[in-house]
Amino acid sequence: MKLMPLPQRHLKCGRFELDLSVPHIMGILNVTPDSFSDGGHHHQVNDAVKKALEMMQQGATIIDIGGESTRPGAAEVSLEEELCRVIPVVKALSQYEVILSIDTSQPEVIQQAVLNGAHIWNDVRGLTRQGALSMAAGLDIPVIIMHMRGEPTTMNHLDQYENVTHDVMNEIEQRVQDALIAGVKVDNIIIDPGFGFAKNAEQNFELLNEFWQLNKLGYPILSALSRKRFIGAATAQSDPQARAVGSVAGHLLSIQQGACMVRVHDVREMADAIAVWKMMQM
Ligand code: 8Y7
Repeated sequence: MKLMPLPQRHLKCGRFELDLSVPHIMGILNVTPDSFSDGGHHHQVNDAVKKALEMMQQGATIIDIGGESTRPGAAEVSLEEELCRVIPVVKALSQYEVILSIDTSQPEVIQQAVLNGAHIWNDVRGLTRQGALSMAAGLDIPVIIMHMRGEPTTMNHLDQYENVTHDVMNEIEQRVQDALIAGVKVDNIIIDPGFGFAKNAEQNFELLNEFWQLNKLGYPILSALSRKRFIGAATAQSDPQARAVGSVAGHLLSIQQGACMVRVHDVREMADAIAVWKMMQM
């Protein structure tokens, strides 16, 4: 396996500068109604803020706020509903020293989120929704361009690849080119191979094994495999919560190959692994 140095550069995120020469933890904050207590909207916002503060204390430098479930087969969420879930949490967290990323594909959601203090657009659909490219260019914020095929509802049938790593890289490059042509700045682009999206377990592991190849595209790379099904398949853990150790292992292997960001549920565990990894870099 190749050991890749991380990019020697900074990512501008509003008033923050993220040093990409060290790995960063993005903590996952789901703000779907099933994620928190059903004690009413106010309590849900409070719970979300509490969870985010806990992840920051454990070592997350970025919080990824998501109001739409992208699980295979999940129902679509209306714009109003997504705004209603995400914006109050963004407002509350914008008071803290933390970078806020928004997991959404809707241009109107990221626009409102940025107006309320968000910094990064995490789009699992790679800026393919109507108006997404021009919104990304206009907002001038970092965007995570993830590889997927189809929609979360249809993607499981779209896993025919000639060579998964090459095909994923080519398709990411096309999305990136579209973004650049639309006026997204080269320094605002982060790429992500999209583990689990239109890929079967074997393909996900092939992609993890060849993760270093993504460096050839020349953009900072996010790795996101936290608690995913292929990690469960390898570890024989059907309960997602029991996949923390397997996820840490996968993320660390991608950091070793050049990922400068990992999107995780289990922040403390990941932070410990990175602390050990950092001691090997001296
Ligand atoms: C990813 C993601 C999800 C991913 C990026 C899950 C929102 C499914 N997966 N964003 N989001 N990359 N950038 O299991 O792989 O967390 S949702």
